[in-house]
Amino acid sequence: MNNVLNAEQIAAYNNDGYLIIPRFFNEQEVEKLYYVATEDDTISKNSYDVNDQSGKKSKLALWFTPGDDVYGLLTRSERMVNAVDKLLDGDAAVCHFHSKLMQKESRVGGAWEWHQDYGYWYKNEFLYPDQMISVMIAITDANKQNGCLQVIKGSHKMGRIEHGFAGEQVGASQHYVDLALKTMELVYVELKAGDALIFHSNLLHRSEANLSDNARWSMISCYNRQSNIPYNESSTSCIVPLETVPDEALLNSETTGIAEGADFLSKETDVSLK
Ligand SMILES: O=C(O)CCC(=O)C(=O)O
Repeated sequence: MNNVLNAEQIAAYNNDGYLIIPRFFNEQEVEKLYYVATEDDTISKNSYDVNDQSGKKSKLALWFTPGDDVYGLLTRSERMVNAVDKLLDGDAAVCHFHSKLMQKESRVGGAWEWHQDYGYWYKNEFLYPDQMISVMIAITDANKQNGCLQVIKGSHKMGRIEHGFAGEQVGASQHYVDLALKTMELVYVELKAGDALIFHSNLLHRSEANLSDNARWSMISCYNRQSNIPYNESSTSCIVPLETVPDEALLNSETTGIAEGADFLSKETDVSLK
């Protein structure tokens, strides 16, 4: 596998709880991803809305097993898996928990409450948050205007914070968020299409509604080590070692949208809406 991350990047991730990699995917790759994602009927049939507290809606489709479609080739690409392998604690095989296509449409796309991904995943009874990570790939530019992700730098070091329901979402205790913000920096993660944001499962993050005329689409792939067994999760994808594909596969392959039979999560079965 290629050595995609240097020591400085690994140290930044460990200190800050996140790492931005500009142009992780090139223009052609991200164009293909955008084209396929926006034309993909199977994705739109399997997308559901998550309401924020003001009733604005964020649309997402979530699936577990990465296939040979354009998304699966991205999730399984050597550059993604190798980067994640460098950042996760432990040395067991890298597996894929799930991926989500986040569709925050112009004017209607809703906010996401402050949360840690492990605030959701704890309920699946994974024991090791340091063995779980998310990679967000910007499919369109993400900025303050269209509700880019915000993170609290270094908050992953606080450990898991209590979460409760916040409308249809799960939100971290506001008291602890307020305490975190007394000393830790709030960062707006503005990304260009093709950039990656890699973040720790305990990093506090949120996003505001998209009040602009520009949609914000992104894909988030979440990974887990095979050693981190969930005791309350029906999908086994998160403990099946990933079969990586060469980085070139995304562009060279004829493959396009996701298969009809992909193991999507439906809103009804999504107890935590993740
Ligand atoms: O895409 C967003 O605005 C937020 C997504 C998010 O926080 C998540 O999926 O954990």
